Amino acid sequence: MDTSVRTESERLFKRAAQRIPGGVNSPARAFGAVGGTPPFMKRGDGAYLYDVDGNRFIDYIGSWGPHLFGHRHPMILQAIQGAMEVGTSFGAPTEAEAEMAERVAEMVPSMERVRMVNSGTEATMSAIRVARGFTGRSGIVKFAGCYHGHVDSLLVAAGSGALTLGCPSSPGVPAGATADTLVLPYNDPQKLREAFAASGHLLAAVILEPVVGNMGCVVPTPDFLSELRRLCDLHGTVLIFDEVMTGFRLSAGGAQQLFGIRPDMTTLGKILGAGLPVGAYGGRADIMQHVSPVGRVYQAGTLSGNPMAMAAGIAMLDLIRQHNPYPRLEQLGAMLEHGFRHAATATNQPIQINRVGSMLTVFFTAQPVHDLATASASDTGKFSRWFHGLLNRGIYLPCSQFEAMFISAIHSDADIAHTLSAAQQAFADLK
Ligand code: KE4
Repeated sequence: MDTSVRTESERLFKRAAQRIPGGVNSPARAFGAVGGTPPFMKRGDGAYLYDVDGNRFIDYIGSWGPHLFGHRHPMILQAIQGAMEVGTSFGAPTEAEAEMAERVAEMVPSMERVRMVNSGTEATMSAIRVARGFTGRSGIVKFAGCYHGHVDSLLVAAGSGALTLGCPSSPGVPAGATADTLVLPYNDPQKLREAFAASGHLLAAVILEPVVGNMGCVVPTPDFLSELRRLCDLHGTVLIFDEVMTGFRLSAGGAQQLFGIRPDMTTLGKILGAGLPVGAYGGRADIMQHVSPVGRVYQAGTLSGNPMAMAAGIAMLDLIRQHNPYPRLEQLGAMLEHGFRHAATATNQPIQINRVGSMLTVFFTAQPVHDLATASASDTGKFSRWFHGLLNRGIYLPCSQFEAMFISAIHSDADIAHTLSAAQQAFADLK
């Protein structure tokens, strides 16, 4: 399938850039890391995206994670349409918000109390503020290469677009906003111990991606997570799992269920909104009771818990409960991983693949990738050429070496076979 002709997208990209910075409403979509013009999409359906030039792509972005069951799942559309029938937003409490909070608490038991917001960024920003209010401390620890949204205090050595664009910290973030942020290497228990020994009494929170997607997929070592839990308990520091990407992706209870580690707070987004703007944060009741109006830590939002978004999210959680997609997601992920390895070997391309279930990254490097330094050793030029080789063959991967691919439960064996055939040709073209 030749999808290299994208003249309408080129025209629209020029038009959009007249009024929108970079022609996009999020830099992650701008193709800054891989070059070229991003296809402008007209519609999605199941595992596929259709662009304005009439090309069809097998989609491995899924709107950067939300589409666990593919685009336009009928149950989700039906739920949104039903909510729309009675209004779009009231600015008053609704039953759906209570229902959503109960579902989340049931699926993620560490979230004894839950507050809905409108994005992952709002969720992490709010969780940090609550942890600071609860502990009376200011210090926070994050890990190099982890991205938690564009929160001032966390936009330091960030991943995703911030890393992709080669500006790990952003202009416009005042020194004061990051003065209390300590950045450590991921998967380094010794550095953790040293940091806590020196400053544990000052640390309000540690926030991390429990499986990283934003430096490409990086998997935590068991002792890294267990040491983190032990040190936070020892020093009274709030452990925040940022599960915006991994929540409902890696299991019904997220990474925390997979690894058996109970964080004090969790942030959610993406899948929880089924493609509508939703974020959530929550955790231990004794921490969350500090959130306004019960407590004094202020956090608010005009459209938080929006009825249409709640209806979409509840339908998504229903789908998860009714269909348990995780065995199929694991099967598809394994097929893709083994096929990529075979194709790379057949064409003498040294790669590494990190994968957890339906979340994976192909790194163009010969060395294992376990943190930002080893991820950054990847040949991004080679990744870009491979990316375009796939894009021109109807396969739509995340447009950066430092992102994760997402497979939906709707992808077929034939989609995987087609992807692997295109991947082998694209590997061969790298000669
Ligand atoms: P949002 O504000 O984009 O909804 O969520 C921020 C966020 C927080 N935490 C994690 C672990 C995340 O992955 C994200 C957002 N992920 C990126 C993709 N790597 C979103 C893509 C984009 O920025 O357009």
